[in-house]
Amino acid sequence: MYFCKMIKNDTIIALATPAGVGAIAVIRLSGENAITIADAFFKSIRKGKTLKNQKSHTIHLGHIVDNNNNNIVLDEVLVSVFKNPNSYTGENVVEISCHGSSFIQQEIIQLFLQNGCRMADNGEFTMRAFLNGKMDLSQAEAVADVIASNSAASHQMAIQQMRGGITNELKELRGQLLDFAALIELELDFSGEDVEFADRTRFKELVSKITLVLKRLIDSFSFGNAMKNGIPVAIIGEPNVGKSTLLNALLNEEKAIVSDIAGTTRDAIEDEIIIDGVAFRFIDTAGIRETKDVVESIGIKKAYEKAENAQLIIFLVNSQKFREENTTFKTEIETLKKRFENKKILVIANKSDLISSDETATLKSKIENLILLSAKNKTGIDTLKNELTSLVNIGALSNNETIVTNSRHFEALNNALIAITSVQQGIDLEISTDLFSIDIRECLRHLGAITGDYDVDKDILGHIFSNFCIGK
Ligand SMILES: Nc1nc2c(ncn2[C@@H]2O[C@H](COP(=O)(O)OP(=O)(O)OP(=O)(O)O)[C@@H](O)[C@H]2O)c(=O)[nH]1
Ligand SMILES: [Mg+2]
Repeated sequence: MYFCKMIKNDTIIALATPAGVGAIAVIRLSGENAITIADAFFKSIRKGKTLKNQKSHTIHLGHIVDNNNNNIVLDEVLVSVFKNPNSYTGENVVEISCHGSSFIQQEIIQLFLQNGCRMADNGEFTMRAFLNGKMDLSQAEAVADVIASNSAASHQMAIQQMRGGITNELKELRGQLLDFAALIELELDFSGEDVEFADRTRFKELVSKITLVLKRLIDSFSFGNAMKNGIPVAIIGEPNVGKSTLLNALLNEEKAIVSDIAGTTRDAIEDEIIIDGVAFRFIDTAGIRETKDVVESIGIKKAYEKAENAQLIIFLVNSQKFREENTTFKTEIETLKKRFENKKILVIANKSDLISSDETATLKSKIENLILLSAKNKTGIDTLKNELTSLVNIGALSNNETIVTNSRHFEALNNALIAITSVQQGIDLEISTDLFSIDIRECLRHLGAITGDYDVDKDILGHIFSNFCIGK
């Protein structure tokens, strides 16, 4: 493979567990000489036993002894041996489980660094796994997502991708397109002779199938991305309705300043919480009103921007407002709905503690689906949370569908769609084969970039793995 040039078969080492003190720490070595290097400093409790002569996937008790320095025993350890190619990286791998003191970890790592190992770069273990064909590029990228996942939903999506979700969707279609590409190229070789090797009906079917799959995957991205980064929910409304109080109640933390002065919040304040396994990112904004204050108007402009970029909008109002004639309020909701046409808007009446039970009943009968709560007393917050989770369609997740969460994949899918659309147009217009064969190759190239089956730029590869932590 193209990347093989990039593989250095030196032996790398890194701490696989978090830095700092713990009960146990794991130090990992990978490379052709990993086992030999470990053997030089590992003394088994069984005399004469060497790691080199042990089976793959076995664990051994012994000591790490610095034989360059008066045979000092650095620690009692358990060493796991994985032999090439049956390891995470596909190379010889040794994992040393030592006691979790920072001092011991550093002493052992230093010992190996001075004796044939090199410190691993970020993500180098996973990069080697990819380069050695243990996983494709999309799966390797998912490893970082699995480690970073902080909610059940983002975890499920990452695991799905690590197990080859997007690869499985695309591999067969790409293979079939590749076959057609070959046949069409063959036709070009016989261009003077009016032959047709590629069955046009089957080809058309394949092109529309690819278009369909690409569109579905592309559509899944906005959902996937929101699930991965937290679904943005903007809290907007007039000053003093209790937006900051609501944010604090949801987060269970005094994050935003609350006061009875209208116009307290100037800048947008946000934080994330997980509700039923789904991450939501709540954004408290400046109260919307006419103002001459320059800073406040900037805040208000920002509030609209935040609402624009959010997936859900909470429009918060003061329950007492309904005592007044409510036609203005209804127009406000209508205006808001027009302004944010494609967004889900939740209308919520706060300060329910300040109105009577009769008023509450009237209010509920007047306005459909109105949620009443008291942010200050933290009543009705659970109803709001339930409403939020029910608004998020997690059907795709429970059906185990492939959801695209990676922006590199999203871009490649979009480019592949542009190319396959050109192929489709070429077929419809019955243009000559040599013209659309370029688009077929273009589509193959973009599909291949996702899994790394095609030359992925060395810089892109470096970028992907630099986002990993060292040791993975
Ligand atoms: N009685 C009652 N008071 C509340 C409730 N929620 C908020 N308040 C009070 O209303 C006032 C305004 O609350 P904030 O949370 O600062 O309102 P805001 O919408 O963020 O206001 P701005 O930042 O100025 O736009 C404070 O005095 C809160 O204590 C509630 O549910 N019941
Ligand atoms: Mg506020």
